[in-house]
Amino acid sequence: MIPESVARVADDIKAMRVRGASRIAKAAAEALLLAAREYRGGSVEDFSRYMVSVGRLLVSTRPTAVSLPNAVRYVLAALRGGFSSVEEARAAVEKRCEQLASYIDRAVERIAEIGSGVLRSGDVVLTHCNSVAAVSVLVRAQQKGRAVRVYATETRPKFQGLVTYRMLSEAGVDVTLIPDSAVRSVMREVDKVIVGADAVAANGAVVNKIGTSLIALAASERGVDFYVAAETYKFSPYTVVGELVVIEERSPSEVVEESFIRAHPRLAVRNPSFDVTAPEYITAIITEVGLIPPTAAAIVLEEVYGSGPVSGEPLLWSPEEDAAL
Ligand code: RUB
Repeated sequence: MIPESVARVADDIKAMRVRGASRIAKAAAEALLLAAREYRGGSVEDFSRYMVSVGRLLVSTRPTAVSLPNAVRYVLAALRGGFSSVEEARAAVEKRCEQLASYIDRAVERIAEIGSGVLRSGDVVLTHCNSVAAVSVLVRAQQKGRAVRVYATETRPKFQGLVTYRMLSEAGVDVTLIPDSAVRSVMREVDKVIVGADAVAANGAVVNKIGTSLIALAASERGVDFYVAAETYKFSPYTVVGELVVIEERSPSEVVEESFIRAHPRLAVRNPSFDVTAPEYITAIITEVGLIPPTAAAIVLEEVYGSGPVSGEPLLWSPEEDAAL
């Protein structure tokens, strides 16, 4: 039985009360920690099966941000140790949850430091959606006395750009909100684009909020540098073995009012939440392990994941492995 507190976190991710790839990964770590703490009784095997079912629930909430399965797999890898009691297994899981949460904070901090190095005082920077990593770069530049001016897209249909506006303005950054459709018009004033990522594929393609690839096209047309701020836990080990990143399609009611939908029963609406920007459009990816060309994504995957998320562990979290637990 999955505890209510854990189901609530899963529901928060699904309903986008918690959103953005790194916040989702952190929430998953928090849910796994809660689940481990709330487990009562049973054998080590029962505990392992229970934790895997919690992991499955979390992974099923949203399909695109690869930080979610990466986080779950990292924590559940703790269960591969041989344990003589549930207490021991629980402690191993708790340790990994805490390690992951602290890694996420440190990675963002490092990206802020490395990314602020690509900005010059007075740069005009365009950003899209709400990315903790991208915002941290912009805020760090400001803190270092390299004030930039930012255009933040409102990011339809969920308006995450308003969160970006709030975060940047609270940090004292000069930020102007624009409708998504104004991107090409303002691009003539823009020096750099910085966005976040939900997934980075082995070939360096970046999956991010819908509209990102159009922004990349507009930037390319004007020769504007296009940076992606992405922690290595957003790199997809699944793409190494040829899996595609699933693009989430959300409800039509995010695009048009329910009343309009009811009044037009034949109305067709598409609401893809993410798109793919090809590596040719990306100047560099700002990661916590350095500024890398998108073509080096496979090397990062190899270095970070090697034969698995930690050395010696299987790469994929598969149903067969679950069964073996
Ligand atoms: C959020 C989004 C963000 C990335 C990176 O989409 O596309 O750009 O997740 O964010 P949604 P971060 O709002 O649909 O989750 O840098 O915070 O991980």
